[in-house]
This record gives sequence, structure tokens and C-alpha cells, in this order.
Amino acid sequence: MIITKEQFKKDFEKKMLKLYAQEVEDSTVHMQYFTLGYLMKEYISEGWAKTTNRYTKYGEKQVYYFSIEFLLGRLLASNLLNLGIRNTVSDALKDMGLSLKEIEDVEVDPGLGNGGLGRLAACFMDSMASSGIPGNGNGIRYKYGLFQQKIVDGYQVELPENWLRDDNVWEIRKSDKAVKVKFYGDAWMKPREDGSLEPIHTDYQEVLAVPYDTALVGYENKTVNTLRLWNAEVPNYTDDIQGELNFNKVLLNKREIESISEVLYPDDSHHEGRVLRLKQEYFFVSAGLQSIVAQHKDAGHPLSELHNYVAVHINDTHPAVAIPELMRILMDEEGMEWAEAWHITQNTMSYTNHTIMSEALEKWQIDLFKELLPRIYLIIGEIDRRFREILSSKFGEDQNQIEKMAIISGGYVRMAHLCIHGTHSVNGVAKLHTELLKSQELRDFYMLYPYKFNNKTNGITHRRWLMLANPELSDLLDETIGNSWRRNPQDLKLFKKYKRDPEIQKKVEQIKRNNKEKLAAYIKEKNGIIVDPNSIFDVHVKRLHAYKRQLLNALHILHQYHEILENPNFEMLPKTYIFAAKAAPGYYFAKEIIKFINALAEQINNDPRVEDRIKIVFLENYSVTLAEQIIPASEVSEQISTTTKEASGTSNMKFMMNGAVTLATLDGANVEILEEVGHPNIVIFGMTEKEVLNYYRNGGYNSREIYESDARVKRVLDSLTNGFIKGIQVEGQDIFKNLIDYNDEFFVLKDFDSYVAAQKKMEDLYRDRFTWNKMSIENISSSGVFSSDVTVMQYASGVWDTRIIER
Ligand code: CJB
Repeated sequence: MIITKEQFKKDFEKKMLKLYAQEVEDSTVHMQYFTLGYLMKEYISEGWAKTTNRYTKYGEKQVYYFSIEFLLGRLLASNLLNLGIRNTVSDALKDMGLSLKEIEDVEVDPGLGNGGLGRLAACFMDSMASSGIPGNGNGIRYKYGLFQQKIVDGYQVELPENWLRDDNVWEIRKSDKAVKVKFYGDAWMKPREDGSLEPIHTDYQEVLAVPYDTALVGYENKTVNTLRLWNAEVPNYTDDIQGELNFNKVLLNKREIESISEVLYPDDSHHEGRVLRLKQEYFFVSAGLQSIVAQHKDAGHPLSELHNYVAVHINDTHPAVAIPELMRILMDEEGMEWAEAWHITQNTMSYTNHTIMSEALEKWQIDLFKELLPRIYLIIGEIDRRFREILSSKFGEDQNQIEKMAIISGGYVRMAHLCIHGTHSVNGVAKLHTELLKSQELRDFYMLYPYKFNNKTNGITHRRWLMLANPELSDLLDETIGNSWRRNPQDLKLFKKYKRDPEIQKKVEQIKRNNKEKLAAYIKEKNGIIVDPNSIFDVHVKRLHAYKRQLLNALHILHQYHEILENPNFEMLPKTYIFAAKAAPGYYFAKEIIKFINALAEQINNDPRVEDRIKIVFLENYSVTLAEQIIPASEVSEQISTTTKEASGTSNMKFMMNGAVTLATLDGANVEILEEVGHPNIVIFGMTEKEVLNYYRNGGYNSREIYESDARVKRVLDSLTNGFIKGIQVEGQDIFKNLIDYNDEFFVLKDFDSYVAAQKKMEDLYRDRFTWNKMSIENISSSGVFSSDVTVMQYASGVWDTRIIER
């Protein structure tokens, strides 16, 4: 949009007066935030209405991205950026004596996601709008987002995240679009006179699903898409009395009903088998599909054509009940026959798998499922029966094979199997991950449906992760290669020609230095630790999970500490190791690792013998907003998961785009990062995929042998249990047990030696400023393919079959 400074000032003053009956000069920064937020919403609304109308009028095929998490991050800055008015607004506010930065800092970060999966959904929303793809999000409006993490005495403590305490300026409640979702009751098929069967569902509990819509503003284009999040409420029974209602019963139900959208489950890559979680899943799926079908009918399109107007994307298996739910709507409510409904359903739905780890694969106990969703269970039963027929025709009498692949088997409903059978497309999130799905985890399904499998490597929005997070680097890019990269991120490769240019190298280094100073100030303020901006900033930020191996990093630091104590003249470049990570509240071992890192920090940071060669910082409450501060200041990006375990990773891409050099195993999208930057510009270590798979399949790994044969490992592990590290006790013993007695499931010790060497290599590279700056520039300029704009275009053409409306 185009607006002058003068016009904006007038609008802002008027809005302030209207909202608060106050002049700007007497306002608080809190008032300024809400004034600006509501004004933005007004600016956005015209384009929003126009986009919605355009989609309906031209019958555009629309994508609905169903996800149980959307980890959006703050919206004010990104909306200003995408509207193209951030500079104008900033200047105008400055004229009025106000600071845009301070105002932006008032916004709460809505943490409606755990980590990679939820953040990916948010990046896709931004990229779809910015690429002119008619795309909508569909999810849950959790009252409490992911818990706030405090570190108390080195331990993680969880506090509720009440992000809606103040107004959420971005959402619009659409009460008139509310729908009802049915749980519990009895469901059966009643024979009709003509011999056909009528589905009956009685005695159910009704929950009102009320949508809250948020605008998703495209970057300097005319597209404003919609994120619809559903709130669970008690229906207004006076409108619709069904038989006799006991008011007390209604009140008793209130808490139970409202709990559906109360809180986000804090588990990452781990299946939570509680009934409330299944309720959440069916709740937002049923509400979303009901509203989609209603909209489709309102627009006058035939239901038989639904798949030509609508694509529903199932983000991991959490929304898998979308498959039977669409069948239910088409058959029970619209009177369609099974065969046609199935054809439409399969052609409407597509599915992304985000992990191969078995503990994350969703399966529901039959009894629990049947009780909560009796009608849906009947439909899944029929899907399973028909699927078994297909399997029988292929595998004949091989019952084992049929049970292995069935949807309902062994007392469980297996959601991934339902997703593969019930959709037309199944994708992994990086090349290696997709290959592992095809050759290992989902091999049988790949043999059955080879045409459904495809890869879509993840991406990140370069608008949030470069333009907003690193304005200085963005300006330098504009000065050198022009600003086309902002619209076409692959143009970042134009920057490659400056990799040897001493002046540009110096500027890149200076920008990094400035970002490091800002982060150092933040660290001082939050943790009271003084870190040297001249030291190497080596960063490991992501969820705390054994497979992500924060432990390997920490053990290496402990090793360096021993080296210094043993040899006071030990030569190393000063290093600042930065961690940030939340552990799932019930994940005991992950919490012990947090305590271990903090104890190590306390001891090393305060040991005068270290002479500040090592500093360790654990920043609490990792979030999108914190990531925006940490990543641009990072130099070494730790991506050290056990090979085969990290499906893709996405922070790896954000670091690279900001000029950090990756220290990586050949896992997930690290493989593709290597392909892009080439061996000289990344440091690779650790076991190969084949070695890992071989050990998992055939055994033969003995971590104790390493402990006994490698003196460095012995020294490090012994110091976990012999009182050397003052702040830990049981934690050290548990870590020792995990690594030695339980044989180190994630090969921490197996990779220790090559990790130490890789760290050393990184340090040597850093010493040579020319080489390092060249590597940094290579990384920045190779990162464009990892923009999620590229990814969503691949989904649009390869999976969803949607048109790009305008850019
Ligand atoms: N992932 O964040 C989650 N949660 C899960 O339950 C399963 C997977 C992550 O998804 C990201 C987006 O695809 C991946 O980059 C990451 O490797 C994976 O762990």
C-alpha cells in the first residue's frame, strides 16, 4: 500500500484519540502498540476483503493447511514490512518522538507451536500469501501457548503462557461462522426399508467451534490470506433445544468443553495418547471441514467437484481425522455414496510426514477412539476393511503383511497408515528424509503407492529471517546486488561474486560484529554474564531432545575445560557457547541435560583458570522472537543430530542465510545445505546414514569400548560422576548410565572423536579472517533456495494444483 508520512500521522493521532481519548504525546508505549496494531488492521482489511471476494468470484482452487500448531511470531513488524510501509511508519513515528522498535517490543509472541513443525506452518503461511497462492491456515486458538521457561538454580521451571491476557489486535471473531462439533454418543447403521443403511449418531455432546480469523499479508502484493483458528465454547442451547436439557449438566460441561482449546500440548516429536489431544484434533478438523464445505456450497459449486476447488493439506498426522470426517460430511450430511465420497476425499487430501521416529508416530487405542468419535470410528473401520481387500488382492494369504500395513490393527488406529491410504500425495521434508521413508519406515507403502511419494524440502521465509531479523545485512545486499532478492530470494546468489572482495568482506564482518554486540548486551542483561564479542559465537538453539545431541556439544566443552586445566597454556580462540532450548515438561532426561549445561556454565564461567577462553550461556525461554535476535549474531551453527533422526531442520537454513557456518552431521536438510555451499564452506563430521542404519539393524555398537579405550572420553564421563562438576549429582549419574549402561542410543560417544576434530577445524578456519568471511558470504549467497517461497511453489504445482494468482 502507499501512504504518506503526513497521512499516517493523522490516522495514528485520530486512532489514538478514538481508542484512548488521549493525545499521542501523553500516551504510553502500550497504548501506542494497540493504536498502531488496530490501525494496521484497518489498513489490511480492504485488501483482505478483496482477496476473499476474488477467490470466491473466480472460483479459485484454495489450499487449506491443517495444522495443530502455527508458531507465527510477532506480527506487527512483518505486517508493516509486507504492506511496504515499515520505513514510512518508522519515520513518521520518529517525527512524533516515538520509537517503532520500542512499540514492536510490546507485542506478545504468540507461541502456538512447539518448534520446527509449527514454525514451518507459519513460514508457509507467509510464503503462500507472498507468492499469491490462495492459501488458508486452519488450527486451534489455544488460550495458553507453549509454556514459558524459567531457569531456576539451573533447572527448567514451566509457567503458563497467557498470551491473550491483553487484546489480540490481529484477530477477528466470526460468531456467525460458528459450527458445532459432535463428540461421544452412540453410532450405528440402521437398515432402511429399501435395504440401504442409514447412519445414526445419538446422545452426543455438542461443542461450539467459533472461528477467529487473522490476516496473512502478502509481501508487497495484493494478496491477504486467512488463518482461521477455532475456539471451543458451550453452545447456546436456547437456540436449539434438543430434548430435555439439564442446566447443571451444561455448566458441568462448560469446563470440559472449554478445555479443548485451552492449552497446547508441549510435546515435540512425541505422541501424547491422551483423550484431550484427540478431542483437539477432531475439533479443529471437523470445524474446518464443515466451514469449507459450507463455503463451497454457498459459492454454488457442485460437491462432486470439491477436489477441483479445495486442497486440504494434513500437516503431520495430527489432522488425519480429516479423511474420515470429510467422508462423514459427504455421506451422512450430503447423501453421497461411498465410492464417490472416497474419490473426492483422496483427491482433496495430501499429507506431510515430519519424522521417522517411532515414538512420534500417532496411534490411538481403539476403545478410547471409539468412545470419543463413534461415527468416525465406524468410517475408519470401513476404510480399513476396504484397504485390507486391496492388500489381500496384492499379498494373498500373507496375513502378517496385511496386519503390518492395516489401518486398524493390534488394538490401535494408526494415523500414518490412514494418511497414506486416504490421500493422493505423501511427502517427506528433505531429500534424505524422503528417501528413508521410501526405503525404510514406509517401504511397504511405497511399494504399494509409489506414485504418491514425493519430496518437498522445507524452507524458511527470508522476510522474517533476513529482512526483519538482519536489517543491516539486508541493506548491504541491496547496495551490492540490488533488491530483487527480496522478491526472488534465489537472486541472493548474485552476492557470491563479492566473496573475495575485501571491502565487502569487511562490511559483512562488521555487521556480524554489530549483531554480536547487541546479543552480548542482551546476555548481560538477562544472565548477568559478560561475553566478549571478539570470541566465536557458537550456537545451539532448538528443542531439547536426545537425538539433537545438545549433550555432545556439552561434553565437548567439558573436554576443552579439562584440556585447559591440564595445560594452562592450552591455545584456543576464545569461544562463547550459546544454548537455548525448551524440554517437554515430562521429558526427564532432557531436563537433566539442561541442568547439566547450566552447572557446567556456572563452573566454567567462574573458574579463573579458564581465563575467559570459554563462556557458556543458556538463554531461557527460547521463542521466535529470541531466535530473531540470536541467529543474526551467530557464527557457528550447531546442527549435530544423530544422522537419520532429524527429518529436515529449519534453523540450519536460518543460520546459513545470516552468514553462520554450519557444523553438521549429514542429516536432514544439512545434506542439501552441503550441496548448495560445497565442502569448503561447511564442516561435516560424524557417522554416515549407512553406518547408523547398520548399527540399528544389526547391533554391534558398544559404547563402553569407547569409554575404556579413549582417555578423553573417560576423563569427561568420569567427571560427570565423581563430583568434579559441582552443580550436578543424579544428573551426572543418569547421563553416564544413558551413555554407558544403556549403550548410547544416539551415538554421542561414537561421534565424539570426529566432533572434536570438526570443532578444531572450525577454529582453524575462523583464525583466517579472509577464509572465514568468504565462507560466510558463500553461505548467505547460497541460501536463496531455502526460502519457503520456493517450497510452497513446489507444493502448489506438484501437490495442491493451485494457480498462482499474482505476485
Ligand atoms: N518436527 O517439530 C516437529 N515436531 C514433530 O512432532 C515432528 C517433527 C520437526 O518438523 C520440522 C519441520 O518439518 C523438521 O524440520 C524437523 O526436522 C522435525 O523434527
